[in-house]
Amino acid sequence: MSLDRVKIIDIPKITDVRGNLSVIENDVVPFDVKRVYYLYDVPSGTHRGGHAHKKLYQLLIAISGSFNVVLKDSSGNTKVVTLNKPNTGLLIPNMVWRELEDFSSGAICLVVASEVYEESDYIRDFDRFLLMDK
Ligand code: T46
Repeated sequence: MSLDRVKIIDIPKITDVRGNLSVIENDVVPFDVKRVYYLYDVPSGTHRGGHAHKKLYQLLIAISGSFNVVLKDSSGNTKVVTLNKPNTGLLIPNMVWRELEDFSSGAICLVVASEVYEESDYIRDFDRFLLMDK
């Protein structure tokens, strides 16, 4: 499916002299949130991801630091998005290949997901992804 379905989402920010606060509710993400997880202490030079999901939608946020997300569809399109702001999210729908790389020191990737964990939802082989997305 096309990468046009990938979206950058501004997460509302409540500014305050004491620091900022951002909230993710169901008007920010177009799905009911079933799971939240986060990647942290990622060693320099490491890649994460390298898969697509059959059903899962997710919102990725760089809560701290920065990293790049490489997105691919089955038509050969590629897009690279840098996430580096805690109030910017990247909405990745189902059937989009993603790889996460170039994590800065101390980067934290928060993931808000539409489904509980199910290994059967993963497509971890790129050739299989290309075939399944026809
Ligand atoms: C994604 C990127 C951004 C669980 O047991 N429960 C969970 O909820 C998750 C997410 C993972 N796991 C297990 C499965 C593996 O044995 O944790 C291990 C590492 O998972 P994985 O290799 O899929 O990690 P990443 O960083 O490559 O991918 C994760 C998410 O799995 C994925 O949905 O899009 O973060």
